[in-house]
Amino acid sequence: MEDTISAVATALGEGAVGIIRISGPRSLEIADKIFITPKGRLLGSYGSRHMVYGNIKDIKENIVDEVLGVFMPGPHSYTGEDVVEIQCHGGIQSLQTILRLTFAMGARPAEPGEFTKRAFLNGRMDLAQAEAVMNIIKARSQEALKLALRQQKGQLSDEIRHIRGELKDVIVHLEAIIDYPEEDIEELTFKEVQDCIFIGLNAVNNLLAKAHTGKIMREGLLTAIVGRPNVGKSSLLNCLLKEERAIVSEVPGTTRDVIQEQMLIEGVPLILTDTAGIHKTEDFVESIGVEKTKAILADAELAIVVLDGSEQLRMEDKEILSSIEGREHVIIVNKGDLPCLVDMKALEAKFGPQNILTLSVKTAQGVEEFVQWLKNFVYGAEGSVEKGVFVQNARHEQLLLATKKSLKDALHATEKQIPYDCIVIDLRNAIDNLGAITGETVQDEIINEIFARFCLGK
Ligand SMILES: Nc1nc2c(ncn2[C@@H]2O[C@H](COP(=O)(O)OP(=O)(O)OP(=O)(O)O)[C@@H](O)[C@H]2O)c(=O)[nH]1
Ligand SMILES: [Mg+2]
Repeated sequence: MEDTISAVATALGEGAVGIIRISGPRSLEIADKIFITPKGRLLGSYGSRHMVYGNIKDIKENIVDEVLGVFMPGPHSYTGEDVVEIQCHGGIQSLQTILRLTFAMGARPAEPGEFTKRAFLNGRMDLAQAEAVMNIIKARSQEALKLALRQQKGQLSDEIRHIRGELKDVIVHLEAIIDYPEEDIEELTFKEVQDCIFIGLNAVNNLLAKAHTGKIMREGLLTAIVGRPNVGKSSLLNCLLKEERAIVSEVPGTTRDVIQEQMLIEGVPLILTDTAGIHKTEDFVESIGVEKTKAILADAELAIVVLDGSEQLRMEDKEILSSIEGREHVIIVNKGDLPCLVDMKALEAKFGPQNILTLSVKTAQGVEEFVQWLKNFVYGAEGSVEKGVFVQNARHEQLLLATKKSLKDALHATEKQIPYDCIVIDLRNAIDNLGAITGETVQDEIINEIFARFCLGK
């Protein structure tokens, strides 16, 4: 890693301040060629970690911008290398001119995520921590930010290392028995091996149980509000959004197109989709809406089925209810301000009382309970994101699933009392997959792929 890289670290556009970051062995040398204080001193002459006022000059010694510069020597910098940051005026011209000067003096353009990649390669952070940097930048809510910060501090990595360490111990022991059969090594019984694997499997399962929360925090929960016409779907969307987004009217078939809005409910990012009421219709435009609704429902991670509590269930309601069987759902019996004509007992018997809520959009009665239901759905037993380790990246989830499979295979092998060699192979797969999360056992291509998804200058 001999070369020195440079990029604009701040968002492009007009801003008060823009930052150019240079990292690598020639950082200071490059800075000293373009930065000069009014008294003619160079940045390097101020030592490390001093914010120094000065000017950037071009090759012809013309002043290009008035800036602040700071030198952060490795290894205690973000990348672990010598880093210089220049704070200039946050305009595109200023930033691009200074950036080009750094290139002219010997830096090369950084690739997306290359600073953080160097931090990882220099051991400043492991892979899961490096990935958390992007989660921090992309966090959509305070809760998502908290989770990302905890991952960046190494909470997930510590847990993974712990599980991995325990499994490694079992492997080492089993291998000793395999390699030195004549030695007097204390024999691990199949039962003991089983117990150790079981503990590992449990820990992996615990992490996986919370991957669902992490994914929602990262991407938002894709929900579809569905129901037959006129039950109050658009009213519910407006009520949750606290604005009159969708047209509400007493005419059935008011909503014809899909309306999608993003919102936060107590920190839960929701992608809320209001849809056209599902029913058989001769109206061409409306029938397109109904088809779209079905497609949205198929993709949704949560179906919010709205029923009109003031009327008995119709055929259409029943069809919609049967279409959500086997998928995540909540049933809202709306218009709770009117006498209830829906057979709640039959509904509860079929769908379980925990996923059925009575609500009135009109009076807002039951809305709080619905929000609570959503929070339970997202946070599960944890109740919030305040405590616990949450898996936030799809990559980590996939690796944990692979680990789970290997551990299950290993467990199976112990049950059948298959020779230790085979168990060791499964356990090795498990620890390799765990190691790929923290980056200890991961191929270069995957590392490149991960950092390529980062933003430029990070
Ligand atoms: N009494 C009462 N009326 C409600 C309630 N919620 C909605 N409504 C009324 O029900 C009618 C239909 O509401 P919408 O929100 O347009 O219903 P929708 O399900 O979106 O209907 P489509 O778009 O036609 O599929 C409107 O007249 C609303 O004012 C409620 O909680 N109580
Ligand atoms: Mg509507």
